[in-house]
Amino acid sequence: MTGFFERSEPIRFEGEGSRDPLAFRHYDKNRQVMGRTMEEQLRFAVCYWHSFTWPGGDPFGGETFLRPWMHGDDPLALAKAKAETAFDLFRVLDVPFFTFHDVDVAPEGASLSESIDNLKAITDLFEEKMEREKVRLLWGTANLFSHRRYMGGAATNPDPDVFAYAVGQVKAAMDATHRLNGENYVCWGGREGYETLLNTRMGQELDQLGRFLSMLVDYKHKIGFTGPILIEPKPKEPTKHQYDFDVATVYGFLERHDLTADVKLNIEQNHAILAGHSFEHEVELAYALGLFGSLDINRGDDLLGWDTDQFAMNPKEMALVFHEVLKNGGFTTGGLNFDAKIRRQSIDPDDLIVAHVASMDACAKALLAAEAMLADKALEGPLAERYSGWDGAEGRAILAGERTLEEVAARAASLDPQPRSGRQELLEGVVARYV
Ligand code: XUL
Ligand code: CO
Repeated sequence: MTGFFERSEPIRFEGEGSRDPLAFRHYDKNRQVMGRTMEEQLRFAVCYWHSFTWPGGDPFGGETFLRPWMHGDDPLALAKAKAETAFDLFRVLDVPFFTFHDVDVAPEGASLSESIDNLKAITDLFEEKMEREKVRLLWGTANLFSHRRYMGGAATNPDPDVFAYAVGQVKAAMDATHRLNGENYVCWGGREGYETLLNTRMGQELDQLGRFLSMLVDYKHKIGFTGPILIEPKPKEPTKHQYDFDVATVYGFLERHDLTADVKLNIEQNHAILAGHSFEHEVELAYALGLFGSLDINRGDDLLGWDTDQFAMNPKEMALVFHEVLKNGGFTTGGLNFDAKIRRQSIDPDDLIVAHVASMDACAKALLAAEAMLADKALEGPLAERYSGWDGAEGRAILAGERTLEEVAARAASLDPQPRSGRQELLEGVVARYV
């Protein structure tokens, strides 16, 4: 332990009566939930960028956290010190996974090859520490949006040399993820979008993005990386028009490039809201389209129209999402990545632990509510009843494509269907009883 956190022993489950902010009330990792342990159902991952790389700045002021690993002359030594603290946190939280961007973990060098060497040095260190602490990698990714070379996009840049640089970076990040047995590889479309059509060829940029992703998929097969590539939809920020707007948009893009077998989706709460959807809408649609992959768990602020990335503390919303996940058999390669940051006034080391503990507990509470709703068929029962007509012979024949428009129209002549209540308030009352 580095001594950054006062505590070194893992947080324990104490049950609902506990008032200790450094104890779990609901997250009992060995408790069985629908045939798996809670740990296996939730598959928590701590993210490196918000917890260890973000210094607490905002557009009006700089760093507030003053982390020791952010100040010094030797960038690689600082990166190693950061890794030590990161693994301290993983140990205290007793989480099974973590996630990172290349530049979160290793300093950028003076050239691409120097950056790649730095990443390799940290990958060596991670390999040792992951083995010792029994922590796994949920996913890795490349940061193709922070450096000024990417201000006009990475894969969608008007300059093919920037495209090539991004390919060099993404290859190295994929190699590192593969070496660390990452279960997925994520692509969030950073600056793949535009500010104004006055300087943008949208069709060409979309073709470039298709090529980039297809090359990455080919490479993944070449090196034997078996996990999916996950696109993370987001409608705006940093660019005004992000190409990976939402689940439906990305589906169309993947279909067009014949990539749906290899590429799935990483859905984030705050991104769903910014797209004008609910979190559960995006998750249900991803399942319906066969594209569900993983979740970035955080929350936005109803009063703010940007990505606030707050720790998720909203059991009701999450219960509806976990209901969907459990109904579909639970996570496969995916999990819950804390793409969330503490507020810039939360400057104590313990704030970082408390935030994760509280959010893990809120997730666990939501998971138990979802389990109970499923066990009681609280929502599934009324839903089955509402759609039961489609289970009949005629309904099934229509869906199977065994009826023509004329045949259905002929049958309609003898029908007089009666409207039935949607019972929304009854169902909202049901959910309120469980959460
Ligand atoms: C940005 C975002 C990213 C991705 C990984 O809004 O969510 O942090 O999760 O690049
Ligand atoms: Co995210």
